[in-house]
Amino acid sequence: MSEAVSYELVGNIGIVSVNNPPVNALAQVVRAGILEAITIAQNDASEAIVLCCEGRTFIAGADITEFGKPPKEPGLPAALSAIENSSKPVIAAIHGTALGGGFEVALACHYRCAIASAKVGLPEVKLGLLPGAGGTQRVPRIAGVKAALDMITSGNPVAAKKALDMGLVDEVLSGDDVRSGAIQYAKGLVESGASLKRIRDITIDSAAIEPGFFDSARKQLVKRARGQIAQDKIVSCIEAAVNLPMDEGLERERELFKELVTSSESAAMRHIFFAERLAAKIKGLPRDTPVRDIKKVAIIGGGTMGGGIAMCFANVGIPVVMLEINDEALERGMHIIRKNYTITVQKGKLPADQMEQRIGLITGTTNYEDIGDVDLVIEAVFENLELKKEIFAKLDGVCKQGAILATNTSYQDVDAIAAATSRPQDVVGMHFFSPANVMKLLENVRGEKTADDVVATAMSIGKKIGKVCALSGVCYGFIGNRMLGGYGREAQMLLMDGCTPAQVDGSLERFGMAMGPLAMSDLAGLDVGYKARQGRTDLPDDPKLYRMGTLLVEMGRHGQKTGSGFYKYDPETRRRLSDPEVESMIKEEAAKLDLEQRDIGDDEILARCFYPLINEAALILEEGIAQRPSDIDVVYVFGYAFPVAKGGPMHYADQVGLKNVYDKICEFRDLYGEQYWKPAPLLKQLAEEGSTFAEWGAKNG
Ligand code: T1G
Repeated sequence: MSEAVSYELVGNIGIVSVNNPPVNALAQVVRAGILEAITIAQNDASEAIVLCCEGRTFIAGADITEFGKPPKEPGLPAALSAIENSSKPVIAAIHGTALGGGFEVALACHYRCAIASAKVGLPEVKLGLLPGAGGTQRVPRIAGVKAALDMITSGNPVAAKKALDMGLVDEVLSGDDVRSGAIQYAKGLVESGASLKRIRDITIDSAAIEPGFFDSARKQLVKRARGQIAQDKIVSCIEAAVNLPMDEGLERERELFKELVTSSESAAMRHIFFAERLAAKIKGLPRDTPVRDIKKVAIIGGGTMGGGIAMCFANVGIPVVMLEINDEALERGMHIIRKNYTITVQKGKLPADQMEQRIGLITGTTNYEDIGDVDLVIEAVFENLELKKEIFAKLDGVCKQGAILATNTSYQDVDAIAAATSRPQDVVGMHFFSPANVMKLLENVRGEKTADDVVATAMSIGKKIGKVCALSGVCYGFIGNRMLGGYGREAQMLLMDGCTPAQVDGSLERFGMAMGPLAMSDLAGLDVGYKARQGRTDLPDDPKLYRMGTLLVEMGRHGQKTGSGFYKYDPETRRRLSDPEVESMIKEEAAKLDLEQRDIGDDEILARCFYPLINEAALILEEGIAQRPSDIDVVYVFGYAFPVAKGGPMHYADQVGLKNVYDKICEFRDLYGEQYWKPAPLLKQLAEEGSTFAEWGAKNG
């Protein structure tokens, strides 16, 4: 037996046990071990075989680190055939999360049992893949075509009880001991003379599929794909399950899987999978750095951000005290929270009783004395440095020793805020993204004096509340917002050079951005950028710079909130509509500046918007603000809706080729001036070396 799989006979039951930490991934040793164990079991005194796993979970899928490398025998299909063709019933004993190839192993078994806390799922689509070991052929046969389509194109896990109702598992065991529960269940099957139930023997009634079902499914999926290609192929696989015999369907599935596993989209999505986990690791900080116990949290400020942040903690059962300046503001804040939860309940994503339970964890006060016992305070008032310093001085006076004092600021100097206290070592930035109860990214900001255990605690509590965390150093705008400057600037510069707002946004949305930069500015409010610019002294004195944004604000067109900005907005649907008035204004303003308006294609729009962002990222890496290039990809995919199928701006830049990026930036510098287009030294260096950000990250990360 291989070191990762053991086999033993317990009475009349053979036990195949997988032990490949941390998640029992189906590495070659596991596949070989399962194959060998099942073979042995065919010739011993066992009357049934239980397949279970040690550690925290049943098999969580193929070993993603093996992708892109030469395949090693035995392949997964060989192991699954041995299971399915066993002369004795094989029972999968599921705990933790049986995912991907792991659930496909369970589906090849004759029976599946699970403890109540277990989940099953086929998340391959989240890696730009599809279930390549029979999942698309077996799930439609036992759960039905529609359920299979929803499950496999969403990639979301299914809890044990629901899986039972769907026919995905046969038994939900009482108790948490999956091994003994499965042995009892297997004995019962033997005593009852249960048959060798094989999913492949089920035929789907194709007449039951309404005409056009698959085409309309494709149309729906393509709307949300944002550059992803796996969804469409999943539909084809499920179509094959309906129309083809099992073995031909398996062949079709394998063929489409191979197309995906070699695609750039899947490479990008697998990059993000590992980047997300790497971002949680702090260079120079041992993984077991002690973290402070966070049992109670205070939020200063009950506005949109404060309310959303409060919900993040209540959602995981951590009591929150929300502090506002007066009862009216507090009432407003609590109302925002209740409204947000109500929307979630109405969407069917939260049972009503859980909503009340969570709201019950959030109390309010207007008195700082009431937050003296909390373990973490997160300040979320508006972006005024002096006000934040006043608040932190007060917190310093009332909070217990060891409490962590965090600011949600998105731009301000965390060191200046820390200096307003006598405990700068306990001050850290925790920058949430709006809406805080929805957006996945949490940008933690390490101040000059922030203690290591405070950094470790911010990362750990961030993961606990379901966030994807990345660590930033202190600079204006940290990682994400600092890089956004050039992106937004060029979106408006392109208008003066001949684009309409719809052309700029359309190019970026075809690339895969969830929303183009001009529509995004309308959503955030053009007056926000306008006010931020008033306070800045570093902007070039250039009449072309932000010309349209400034003009629109001065006309009272602040964006969605006033019904018009770069676009007009339908008052009912809030759908954006191109505005001929704005388009003629752009031409008039360009004429005033004697600017030649010309046709500009997608390639230039993408380069003009993304390359300043990539260039700024190179500076951020050189300054040590971000730990590694892949952290920057995590920030953009989880905080700015950069398409995961492109892997983030740094992965994308590597695919374009850094010499191409650098040369283009030099071209734009010669056209538009060095004040906007100054190549970062690191980008120049890597371009000249023919290297990549990934290589630089591997050396320095
Ligand atoms: N392969 C290799 N390593 C994996 C892995 C996998 N499938 N899953 C997790 N890891 C590593 C991860 O990188 C981390 O490493 C550690 O395990 C703990 O993970 C044929 C082709 C199972 C829900 O997509 O969803 O099967 O950072 O931090 O939060 O059709 O891991 O410690 O060095 O995420 O408790 C399909 C992916 C694969 C599941 C656990 N399966 N994994 O979450 O821990 S494709 C998946 C997860 C496939 C078949 C197809 C989660 C988890 P390190 P973690 P966690």
